[in-house]
Amino acid sequence: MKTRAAVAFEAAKPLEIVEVDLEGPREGEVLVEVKATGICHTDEFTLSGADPEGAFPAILGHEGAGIVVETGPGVTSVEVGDHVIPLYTPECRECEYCLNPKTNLCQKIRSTQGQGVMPDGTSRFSYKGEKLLHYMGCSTFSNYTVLPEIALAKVRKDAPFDKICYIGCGVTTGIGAVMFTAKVEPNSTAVVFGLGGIGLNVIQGLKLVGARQIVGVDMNPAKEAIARQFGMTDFVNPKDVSGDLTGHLVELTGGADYSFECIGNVDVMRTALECCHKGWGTSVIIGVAPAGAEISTRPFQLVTGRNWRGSAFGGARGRTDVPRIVDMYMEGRIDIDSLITHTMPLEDINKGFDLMHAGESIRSVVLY
Ligand code: NAD
Ligand code: AHE
Ligand code: ZN
Ligand code: ZN
Repeated sequence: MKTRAAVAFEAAKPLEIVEVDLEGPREGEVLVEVKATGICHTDEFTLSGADPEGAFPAILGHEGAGIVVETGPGVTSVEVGDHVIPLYTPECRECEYCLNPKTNLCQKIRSTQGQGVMPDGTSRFSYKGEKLLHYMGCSTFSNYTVLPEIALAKVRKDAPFDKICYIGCGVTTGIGAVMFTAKVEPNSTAVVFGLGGIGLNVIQGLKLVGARQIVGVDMNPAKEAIARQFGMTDFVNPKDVSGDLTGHLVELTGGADYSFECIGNVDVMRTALECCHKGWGTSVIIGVAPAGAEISTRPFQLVTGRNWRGSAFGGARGRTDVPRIVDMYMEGRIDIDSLITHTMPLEDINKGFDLMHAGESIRSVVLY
């Protein structure tokens, strides 16, 4: 079939909206009509050329929601008409990782996914006879896409696509990092670095679990108001701190029980670790750093009881947890609407990237 898609032909060039060819689903695969997709900073990261796994030409996008339109042979867990959220972290429920309660990182299809192809090693997308690569197993910047069934969370049909698409990455990553990865206890203190599409969801997760102090750190003063609306108790703009930022944060919190890095900046990651409380503070890295970047700290920071952790997709097991997060939204327990600051048709998708660069949006959502 033909479908409209925003194609990344080369790194650091605007996406081009063209009609591409899409092959139907093979064994274990599903054709999905994407109804809406968010634009995450990770799409920008890959498009910029900073992603060691980034390969072109590709159809980016990994924060979508849509409807099943066709199932391939052997598919049993979804059927035509089901509403689904694509999962860049699938859940096969049978690999060594899925069977270990310590991780959500299903590895069943990770190697082919990282190469931009389906589990059988081929792509379903092409343009003028040339292969186009899939991205993070999702490619939601295409109106129609093909995914393995293990990479689809089936969700309730009354949930609006233009909002729940954000659960496909940002919402789950932020709330999940608090609830599933860090398992933050009520009455904790926390510092959140980066008040964007992820950091604000970390803040709403912290409020949900009853954190007592939630410090937000961002260089953009425009983020303060929305972060307070989501539960931030103190705002720190590093530009306004005259001395050492780490010392300032330790003074403010007494040493944080938890910190979350939601930027992808390795210098900030160090500050995030070192502002944690001696003996027990845990810092969670969420931000994705460019090729070649490395973190550092004095080992003494760890010897003296601080913990450094990472979180992918908030530690969520997609097919199990994503439908529950959709329920939380539908029950009014989490706010997604206030974070979707811009919507646009696919033709204007590059404007979504411009708004992100300018720091003017939280989440832009493309509506098909
Ligand atoms: P975003 O662009 O919406 O937000 C980033 C925020 O960081 C902005 O508000 C910006 O002003 C602020 N910022 C930038 N540099 C700063 C600095 N030095 N000090 C303080 N604030 C600074 O991005 P996002 O969509 O929220 O994504 C954030 C990061 O999380 C990205 O690296 C993204 O790739 C990553 N991410 C990771 C996962 C995961 O599963 N681990 C999932 C989604 C996104
Ligand atoms: N390809 C990059 C790493 C990118 C990365 O860490 N991705 C996160 C999700 S970001 C969503 O916005 C993730 O899930 N990581 C685990 C995984 O298996 O990719 C690189 O540095 O190579
Ligand atoms: Zn993302
Ligand atoms: Zn698995």
